[in-house]
This record gives sequence, structure tokens and C-alpha cells, in this order.
Amino acid sequence: MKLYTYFRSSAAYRVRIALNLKGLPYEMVAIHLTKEGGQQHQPDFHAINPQDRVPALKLSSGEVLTQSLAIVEYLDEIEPEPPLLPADALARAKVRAVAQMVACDIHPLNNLIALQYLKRTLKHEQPDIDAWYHHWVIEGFKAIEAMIKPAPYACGAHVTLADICLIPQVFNARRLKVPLEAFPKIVAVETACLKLPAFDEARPENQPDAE
Ligand SMILES: N[C@@H](CCC(=O)N[C@@H](CS)C(=O)NCC(=O)O)C(=O)O
Repeated sequence: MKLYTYFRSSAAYRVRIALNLKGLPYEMVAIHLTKEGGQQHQPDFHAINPQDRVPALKLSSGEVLTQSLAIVEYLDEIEPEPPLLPADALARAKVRAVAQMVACDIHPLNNLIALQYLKRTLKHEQPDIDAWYHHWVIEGFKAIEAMIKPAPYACGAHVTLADICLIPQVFNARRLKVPLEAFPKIVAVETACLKLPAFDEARPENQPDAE
């Protein structure tokens, strides 16, 4: 499999964690999201993902998957061990809720393309953009903090899709200097997850394209 990735992309980070947890070998193709006007917009990559975003996963069959949650659930289905979703329907819904709070409610407001639109098209100043970023992370993290009970992972004794989404978002929050003192449970989950090689090896700073 070939993963189109960018070291700082939190959506690609989710897929790297899942591939590592499953022990599935993959080749990485770095797509630099800011150099040369963004390599995601170049025709070669546009042909792979018409949405011009990473991650994209090219399977050995040549099929291409996009959207990190769809990719992670696909990997979970083709390689069931270790499971990334609980067997119980209620527990599964709770895991998906945390994952979607990150992937649907926090990340889309804060990813590069949204921030660039605020700056380049709407002409907002950098301090306003930083305030926007902090606001949506803090709002989302407040709700997640209230919902999780680290044991030691976000939804219990096993790593789930919730951790796979949460840890990359915490990385992003740290990079943008969001204060995390109000979120001790989230930080505890981060500490537990980063002890696992699958998470550690997926960290942005451990990628071949890291800067
Ligand atoms: N919902 C998508 C989000 C993908 C996404 O927005 N990726 C960002 C990087 S984290 C990207 O490629 N942005 C391209 C750009 O900003 O132009 C997923 O989960 O895969």
C-alpha cells in the first residue's frame, strides 16, 4: 500500500497510527502542503485525490481510498486485529462520537485550507486567525474532556478510533500553542498513547518528510 501523507497533517497522522497498529506495511509518498503552492494541487496528485487533500491510500489493487475515517474503518475491516472499534454497539457509538467530535467538528474549522481562506480571501489578520483556531479547539476539547474517562485510553483499556483521532488533534493544538492545563484527561490519554510504538512511530517528528 502507498500512503500519500504530509508529516504535519493530522488526518494523515490518524491513518499512520492505524496502519502501524495493524502491522500493515506501507510506503509513504510525501505531499508537501505548502511548497510549490501546495503539491496537493499538482495534476499528478489531483488525479489520485480530486479533493486535493491528504491522506490518500493506494491499495495494491490500484484502488485509491480517501478520507481518514473511511480509510481507518476499511483497515479495521480487512485486518480485524487489534480491533479499533468495540464489539458492543453502545460502546462503538461512543467511540465514534469522540472520533467525530475531532474529525467533523474541530478539524475542518482549523485545517490549513480553512485557515488560508480566512487569511488570503477574507483578509483576516493573523491574531484573529489564531483566536479562531484556539476557540474551536478549546470548545471541542471541553466537550471531549467531559465525555472521556481515561482507562488509560480515551474509551477504556483498548486503543480505539477515538484515540486515533484525538492524539493528532492534540499534536496540532500544541503546535498552535493552545493551553492544555484545563484538559488533564486528554493529556493523560495522550501520554498513554504515545508510549505505544504505533503512535510514536506515526508522530509528525518521526516522519521521513519532517522538517
Ligand atoms: N476529512 C478529511 C480531511 C483531510 C484534510 O483536510 N487534510 C488536510 C491536511 S490535515 C489537507 O490535505 N489539506 C490540504 C490543503 O489545506 O490544501 C480526512 O479526514 O481525511
